[in-house]
Amino acid sequence: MERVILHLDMDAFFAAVEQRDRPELRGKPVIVGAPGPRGVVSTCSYEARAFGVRSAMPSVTAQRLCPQGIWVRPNFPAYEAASHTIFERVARRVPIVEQVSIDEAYGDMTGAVRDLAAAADVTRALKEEIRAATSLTASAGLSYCRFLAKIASDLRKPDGLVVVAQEDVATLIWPLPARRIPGVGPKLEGRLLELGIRTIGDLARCNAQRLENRLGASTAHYLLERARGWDETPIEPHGERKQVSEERTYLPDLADPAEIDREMFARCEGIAAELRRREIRARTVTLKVRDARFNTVTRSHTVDDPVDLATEIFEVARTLYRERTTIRNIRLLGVGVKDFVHARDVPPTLFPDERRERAHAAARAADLLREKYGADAVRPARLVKRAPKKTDDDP
Ligand code: TTP
Ligand code: MG
Repeated sequence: MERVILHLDMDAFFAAVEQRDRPELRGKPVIVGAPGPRGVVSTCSYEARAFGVRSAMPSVTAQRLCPQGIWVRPNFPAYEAASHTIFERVARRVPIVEQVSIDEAYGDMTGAVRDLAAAADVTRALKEEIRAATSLTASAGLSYCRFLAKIASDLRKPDGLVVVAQEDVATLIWPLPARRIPGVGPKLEGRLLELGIRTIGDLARCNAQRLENRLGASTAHYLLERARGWDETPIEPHGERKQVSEERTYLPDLADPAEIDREMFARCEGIAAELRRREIRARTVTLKVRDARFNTVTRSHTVDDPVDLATEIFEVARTLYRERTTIRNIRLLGVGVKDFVHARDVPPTLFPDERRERAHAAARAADLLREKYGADAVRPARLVKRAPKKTDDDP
């Protein structure tokens, strides 16, 4: 069943609250933040944006671009009060809400509405309620997946409502620059430009193998999935995440057993790091595989001693794959864990194994390095891959 996902983001939020509370600021270029050499812009009104002022810009730059800007110190209690009212209204109309910042949330309306058109009616009413309750405007995006809803909400700011159905991806999304895909920063954008890829459409049409050779398999797959309008990331209210999982889609299918192991281990690594960060361990490991004909198999296994090491999760996932599935050409590979226990609730006697303790200490140390120096700082030997073979179409 196709999902119905909402993304809602308030317009010029802090500045809009200021203009609401101080009518003399309406219609003026309002900049929230502290002027002067050490200040940065928190946000600004749309009138100030016309001068090129942006969030996170050094205040001196903003002062140069917009000398007539009216500077306002942030008043967080007012923003928090507005935020509370807004998301309380959202929660009344949307069954699953994941608030991601003070002015932004995702909602999952699947099952509550018939389709995107019906969701648009609900969202229009919701925007009206927010305006009535707070005198503030929101922009909303509706789509069948998370990242498209996010892009959609940004397309007609302020006070916008944009629906992106599957058939709209080519017309509404493909013309946008690739940096609109979450995770594409200036560095990755630069590397894409070197490959002649400027728009999301360029990405969708590019040669997958060539992209993979240049950016590595996981980045390439991530970008291709998004460019083709595919994102299965769930909407999850905070504190209620009942499982941690990672999955990837492969084009062409994964068939080489060593490659499958490597990919599976990489997923386990990500999951294990997240468990350790949250100081939880999991009792159940789940494996999901899909072939090119969309046959999907999910298998799980519950272990006696809760796990939070990649090697432990991998051991279970690989056994599930080898012994309990028959799919050998993999289009989608996912690993997940659930049934959490707090690490501190795990009786130490369950782990008399000194080797495990040492492995755990090493993993924690690696986590810290990664937090400090980035995801690529530490790579287990198993993941180190020989340079990819050149393909014919590679210049
Ligand atoms: P955003 O939603 O990113 O920005 P916005 O609501 O001001 O404008 P837009 O219409 O484009 O959505 O952020 C929400 C609030 O968070 C913003 O009003 C101020 C604050 N904020 C900062 O303090 N610093 C920042 O760098 C950013 C991006 C936001
Ligand atoms: Mg906003």
